[in-house]
Order: sequence, then structure tokens, then C-alpha cells
Amino acid sequence: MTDAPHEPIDAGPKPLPPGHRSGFIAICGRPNVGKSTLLNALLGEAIAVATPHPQTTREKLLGVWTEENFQAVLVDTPGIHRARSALNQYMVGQALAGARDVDLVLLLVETPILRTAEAAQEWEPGEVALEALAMLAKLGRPIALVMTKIDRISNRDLMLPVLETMSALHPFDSIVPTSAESGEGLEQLRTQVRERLPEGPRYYDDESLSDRPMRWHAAELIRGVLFDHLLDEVPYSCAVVVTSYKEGKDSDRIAAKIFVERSSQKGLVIGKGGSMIKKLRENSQVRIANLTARPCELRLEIDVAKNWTRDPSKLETLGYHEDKNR
Ligand SMILES: Nc1nc2c(ncn2[C@@H]2O[C@H](COP(=O)(O)OP(=O)(O)OP(=O)(O)O)[C@@H](O)[C@H]2O)c(=O)[nH]1
Ligand SMILES: [Mg+2]
Repeated sequence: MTDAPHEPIDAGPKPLPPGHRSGFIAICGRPNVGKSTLLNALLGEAIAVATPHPQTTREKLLGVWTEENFQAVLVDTPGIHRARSALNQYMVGQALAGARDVDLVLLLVETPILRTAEAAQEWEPGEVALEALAMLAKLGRPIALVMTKIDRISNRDLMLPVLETMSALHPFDSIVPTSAESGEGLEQLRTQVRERLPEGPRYYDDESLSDRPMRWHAAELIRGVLFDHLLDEVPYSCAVVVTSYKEGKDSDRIAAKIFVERSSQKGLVIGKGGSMIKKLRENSQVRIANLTARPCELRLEIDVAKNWTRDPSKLETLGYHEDKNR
């Protein structure tokens, strides 16, 4: 790590084995290419929210993978895209901040589904993918190319010209075709990650899985449920803030507020006779309980934060802080 914003932790009474390695690995790419799913697959724990909708992830999330001889801190990031609103600019800022000062950037590109050899020969990455590569290359860190979702490709021969086209774009550290769904390529990627870690101490204790508190994960899980149940732009207009998180003896009591951008969206979140908010509450409770392995009782409220996605000061109050150490 160079100019690491992260501080190593005190190793405690048990010394680390000689030659212990540690470092930071960023998972980057366009929206929806499978970044959060890959983080979960590499960790073996579903800590990041992944949905079929682009621009699900809004903030960086560190996932901690600790073994006897090493600790790899994996950084899930929002998708890099052409950002207009304050929220979208914040997201791209988070993505690039996540790739700064890391030991390796994994650039994820969705493997294209192509039908013929001609189509494979002629395939070129889209402009946004090229812009994302240019932005990441500027940061000067080594980049490994990870071609994702290869389980969807039945004729693997058609991948070869695609890999050739991609490899001509940048001196990639390596090129690894993967599927988080089938597990193909994940072992190779894990090896690649381990080998890139320099010798160094631990940044998180052995039990840590994430750098975020459980109340942050609870808000994310609720946001994931909103994506599953609300149509069109509504989930993109929602922010979720956990206002209270009380750990009881046998179960947790959580209160959260869903902020929408326009008062007309409030009714959509509440639903006919409160049917939607009931469904959102019940599903969120199940997902939070799955992550914490404890039952929880969730209270949901809805509020309007007018045009919050376009207003940087409102982003701050809803918890989207610029913090270079995160
Ligand atoms: N078939 C297949 N689908 C995948 C794979 N990995 C991810 N997906 C799907 O791709 C969609 C997007 O996955 P995410 O992990 O949310 O993608 P992301 O890059 O984090 O997306 P943003 O946070 O929106 O930038 C989801 O529907 C995933 O289930 C894979 O290996 N195979
Ligand atoms: Mg994501």
C-alpha cells in the first residue's frame, strides 16, 4: 500500500505468522456487471446487496477476508457511469475513491452474449466501459480484468476474440473469466488476489467481515427489498436511514425511515391499504434476521426529502458522506 488511508490494528497478544500478507483489492466496473455478487462469492457471505437493477450500490463497502497467513480487504464499489445528479456524482466519486491506493484493481466486464464468430470478431466494449477503464488506469494501480457471468456463454470459443480485444486495451495484470453463479474462475481469482498482497499487518480483527456497522447493513437490506418490490424509478428515489437499532436479549428492535423525493411517491411505497409497506417491512425483517442470525422487529416510516438526489447538502443529511477513509 502507498499512502494508505487505513491504519493497521494492534496485533494483540498472538503474533502474526512470519511473512503475513495484507492489502486492499478494489472491485470496479460499470453498473450491474456483478461487483457486489463477486464480493459476496469471494467472501462466502452475502454482505453486499446485489439486485438485477443497475446502480444498486451507492457507497463503498469493505469486505474482510482473513486467513491464517493473510488478510485481503475487498472493496465493493458503485458502478462507474456518466453521472449527472448529485447522488450519481457521489456514487462515481465513491467508486474512484475505492480504487485509490489499493494493491490491485479488479476491473469487471460483463462477458457479452454473442451468437456468431463474426459478431465475436467485431465486438467492442461500449464507450462507458472504456471511460471506466481510462479513469481507473489514471489511478496508476495494477488492474486485473475479470470477465463476469461466463455461465451464460454456451459457446466458449466465442469468448476468445473478446478476450483478445480486451487485452489490447491495457497491460492487464491478468485476465480471469469468472462466474459467481457457477463458481468457475473464483479459485483462480482468489489465488491472484492472495499473490498480489504485500507483506503487512492486519487492518481488521479476525472476526470482522465488513467495515460497516450492522445498522448500515440493515438500511442496505431494506433498500434491496425496495428494488425487489417497487417499479421503475421509485427505488432510485429512495434513501433509507436507520433511526434506531436496539439489540435486545433475544431479538433486535429497529426503526428506519424511507425517504422519497416527491410526495406522489409516498403512496406507491405505502400501497393500497398499506399493503406495500407491510410487504416491505416483512421482507426486510427476514433479510435482516438472516444476516444477524437473530429475529428482529422492524418499524418503517416514510418521509419526503424533496429532490434529495439533486441536492448535495440533503445527501449529507441522509448519510451519504464524503469520507476519504471509508
Ligand atoms: N448469470 C449470472 N448472473 C450474475 C452473475 N454475477 C452477478 N449476476 C447478476 O447480475 C446482476 C447484477 O449483479 P450485482 O452484483 O448487483 O452487480 P453490481 O455490479 O454490483 O451492480 P451495481 O451495484 O448496480 O453497480 C444481478 O441480477 C446478479 O444476480 C453471474 O456470475 N452469473
Ligand atoms: Mg453493486
